[in-house]
Amino acid sequence: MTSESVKETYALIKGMKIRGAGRIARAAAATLGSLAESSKASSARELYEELKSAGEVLKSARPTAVSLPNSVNFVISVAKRNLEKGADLAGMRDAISDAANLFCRTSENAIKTIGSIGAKRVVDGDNVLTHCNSESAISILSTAHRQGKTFDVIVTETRPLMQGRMTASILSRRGLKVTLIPDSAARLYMHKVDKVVVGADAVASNGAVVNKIGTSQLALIAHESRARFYVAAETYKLSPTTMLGELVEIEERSPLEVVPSSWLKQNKKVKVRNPAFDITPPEYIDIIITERGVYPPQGIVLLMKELYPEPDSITL
Ligand code: RI2
Repeated sequence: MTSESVKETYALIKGMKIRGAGRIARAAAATLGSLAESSKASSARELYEELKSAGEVLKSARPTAVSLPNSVNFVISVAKRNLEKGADLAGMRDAISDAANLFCRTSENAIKTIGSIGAKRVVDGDNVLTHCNSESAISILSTAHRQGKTFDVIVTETRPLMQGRMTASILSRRGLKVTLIPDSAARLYMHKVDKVVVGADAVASNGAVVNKIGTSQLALIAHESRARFYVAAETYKLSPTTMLGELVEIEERSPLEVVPSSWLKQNKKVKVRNPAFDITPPEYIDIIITERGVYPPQGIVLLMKELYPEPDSITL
């Protein structure tokens, strides 16, 4: 039986009350950690089985951001190792809770480190464009600002859910100079943009980046305008299964995020589509900034191989 807290986190992630690839990964890990602490399981094995099914539920909340299965798999792999070593119930509870805390701390530190590494790329007088709402991209811009650099930020609205407004408010409250533009105005503004900085929901082994819908159009026009295109991605955004040739599934969300139901009723013959993400090919990306350093997209596979030395043992 799925616990109430797992159901609740599932609903919050699915409904995008908790959103952003890093945040959903931490929410899932934290939920597994508290499940271990509060579970009524009567043996270590029972707790492990409970954790595994909770993990499956959480992973199914959203299909694209690989940070979600990566965080769940991290916690479950620690539990599995402890079970195999013969841990008792109390030992399992502690190990799972520690793994969940470790994931959350590592994630928060990674975002800070990416901020410091990425801020080196921002210089006085820059015009930097960002899309959607990425903690890592925000970390880079905020760090550069704290370092006293003066630059302007352009934020795209990011239809249909307008997460760009969140980014614009956050950066503006922190004292950065921000201009919010409709997504459709990006090409008009791109001629004065020096750098584009975006986050990632998943990075494939060939260096392609899956991120909020509209990212690939921005990369294309940045390429046309010779603006640099930077992706900020913690290493848990790397998708290990892409090393085995698997594709990243693109989430399609409700048409009601695009048009109201009254409009749909009046226009029954119109098909409304709402893909949440798109894929930017590596040719349009200059660098991927991770907490482990900066990689050209074509080189990201080396980091992936280091993090996942036995791709064949990856669960598909
Ligand atoms: P951080 C978000 O997805 C956006 O696509 C954003 O660029 C990406 O996750 C990474 O965000 P959504 O959950 O992990 O808004 O950098 O659909 O915060």
